[in-house]
Amino acid sequence: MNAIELVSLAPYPIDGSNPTDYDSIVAAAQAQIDAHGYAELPGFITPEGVAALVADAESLAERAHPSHGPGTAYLELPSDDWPDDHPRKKWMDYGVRAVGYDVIPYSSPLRQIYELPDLDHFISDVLGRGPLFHYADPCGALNLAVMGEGDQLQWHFDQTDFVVSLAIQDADEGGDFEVVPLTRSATEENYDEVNAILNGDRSRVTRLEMTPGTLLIFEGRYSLHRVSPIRGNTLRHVGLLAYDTKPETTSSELLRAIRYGRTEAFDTPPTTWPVA
Ligand SMILES: O=C(O)CCC(=O)C(=O)O
Ligand SMILES: [Fe+2]
Repeated sequence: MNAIELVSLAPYPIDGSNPTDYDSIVAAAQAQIDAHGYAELPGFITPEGVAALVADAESLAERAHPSHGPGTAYLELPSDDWPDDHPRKKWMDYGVRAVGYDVIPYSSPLRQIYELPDLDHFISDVLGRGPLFHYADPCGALNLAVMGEGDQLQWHFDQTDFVVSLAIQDADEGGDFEVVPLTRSATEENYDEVNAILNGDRSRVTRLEMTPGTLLIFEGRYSLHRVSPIRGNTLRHVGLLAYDTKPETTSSELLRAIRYGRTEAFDTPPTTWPVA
């Protein structure tokens, strides 16, 4: 099957088949981003496409590298200059397993969707930030995030401008994507509110459904978000598609070592796993 056929083209004609509808879905997604910092596009992938992505994710899951530990909302080591009760010094538990781009086979439908030029154009049109590039990190450009019993992502701001996530499979319980829209801005850190949220204030928390097949275009740099702890035997699978406004952007070797367990990426995706 051609990857474009995995996209629900009637509601989302990203292939250019219906320019008038295309302009309206772009405008509607832009309006969501302006209001909330995210655009949620349910049913972006067809039911057959979701089934193909689930089968793919189940076979890729054994390639996932687990990482866990305490992390902060700012995804950095806090400087000693901050007082002890500062939100930059608040440690929270996380646990996630990541399948990196370099080990995702060319035949994977997730990879083929990420590599669709029509999707690049659509996301670029929605974000309206000029030319858009795939994140150039050989492991981080595309990830399958696999989360099982006890895994979670702590409240955090992303270090990239935006991440596009594709919901593939829900956990039995938990694994909810929770967000406090536009918690901070480029000019205002809003530490009081961040502190309140990290200490349990849920008054502005929104839970996004992320039904399988949903595409979420998200400005995670400004909106505090988390994935709640997973319960049960069903794995939560989400594809994370990374883009940047600058070409050749990569992550640090340290981040690669933590998240993927390797600093050197595979040149071509291995066809078997574990690699002999
Ligand atoms: O898995 C998700 O839904 C979100 C992942 C996320 O926030 C991240 O990787 O920074
Ligand atoms: Fe994030």
